[in-house]
Amino acid sequence: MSLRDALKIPASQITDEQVYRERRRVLAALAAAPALGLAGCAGAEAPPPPSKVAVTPEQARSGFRTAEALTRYEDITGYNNYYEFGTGKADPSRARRTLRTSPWTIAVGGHCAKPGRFSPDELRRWAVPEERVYRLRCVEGWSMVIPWLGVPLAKALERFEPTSRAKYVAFTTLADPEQMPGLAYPALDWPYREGLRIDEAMHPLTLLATGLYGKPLPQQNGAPLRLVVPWKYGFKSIKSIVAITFVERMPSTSWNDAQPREYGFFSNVNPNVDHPRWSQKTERRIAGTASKLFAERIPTRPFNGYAEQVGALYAGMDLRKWF
Ligand SMILES: Nc1nc2c(c(=O)[nH]1)N[C@H]1C(S)=C(S)[C@@H](COP(=O)(O)O)O[C@H]1N2
Ligand SMILES: [Mo]
Repeated sequence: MSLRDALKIPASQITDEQVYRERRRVLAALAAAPALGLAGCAGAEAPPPPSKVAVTPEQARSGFRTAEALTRYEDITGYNNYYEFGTGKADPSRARRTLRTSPWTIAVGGHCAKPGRFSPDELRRWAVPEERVYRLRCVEGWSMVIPWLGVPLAKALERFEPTSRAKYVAFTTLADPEQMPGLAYPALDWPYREGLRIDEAMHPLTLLATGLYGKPLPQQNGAPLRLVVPWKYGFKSIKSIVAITFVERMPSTSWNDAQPREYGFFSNVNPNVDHPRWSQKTERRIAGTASKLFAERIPTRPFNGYAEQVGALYAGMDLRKWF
């Protein structure tokens, strides 16, 4: 590439690509040294159990809508991470049409009295989707403000009657190479998997999103149903979910499997715990008319600004250890 071409690339994009390359480089190194893979420092010790602290409705509601400037629809739907459609930010919006979002069912099983399945239509009959305006903070250092439509995840999970053995909830994304061109590349260990502790899953802020900006969810944002956990790094908010399983042990998750030292199971947004290769103290807020290139840097807040709503879930936990 000539210097002239190089200069045309916004610095912001170079950063993303470097982050991506670094993620790949470390993945390759880990694959070559399998013994390292499980050697996460937290792995040896039992993780802290779910909290029993109940969040009051007023406390929860105060986190439902931020008054901050909304990110534009075109940015929310044009600048995405959805590796099943490619690792470039514009890949998902270009490739999305191949994802068939109807008919769709989510299978629910594991430690629950009534295993079964549900469709997006059934979910909408159980509860009317409500609007939630949440911040979304990606671990890469950019953030958006997104007006989601969705149903509290708890409203769906309760129907299946989880038992006392359900300490965690595991989520799986569709993995169909015919619909998802990115599956041809081993960017991650497919299918994409994520997990929450049961108290996190049942928290009133945790949403099963059905739409955004009052419209159905576009494929690139995780149609027809995706998780939104606003106090955690964006990769916890798993897209296009096909399975939900109640489990007793902390489930394995895609990014944690790939690089356990860099992406913890909890991954609560935390400006005081840097990613091993970059600072998490600030973020580039893509909002209003600001494109990624010109977005201002603002301080990152503990739990992404939701400490009042979720801080009690982690009382007594060493957040450096359980990052
Ligand atoms: N299945 C799946 N879910 C995913 C991802 C992915 O690659 N595959 N990327 C995650 C990451 S890193 C982020 S930041 C958010 C981005 O959500 P958005 O594109 O709707 O802003 O989705 C998360 N959910
Ligand atoms: Mo992310």
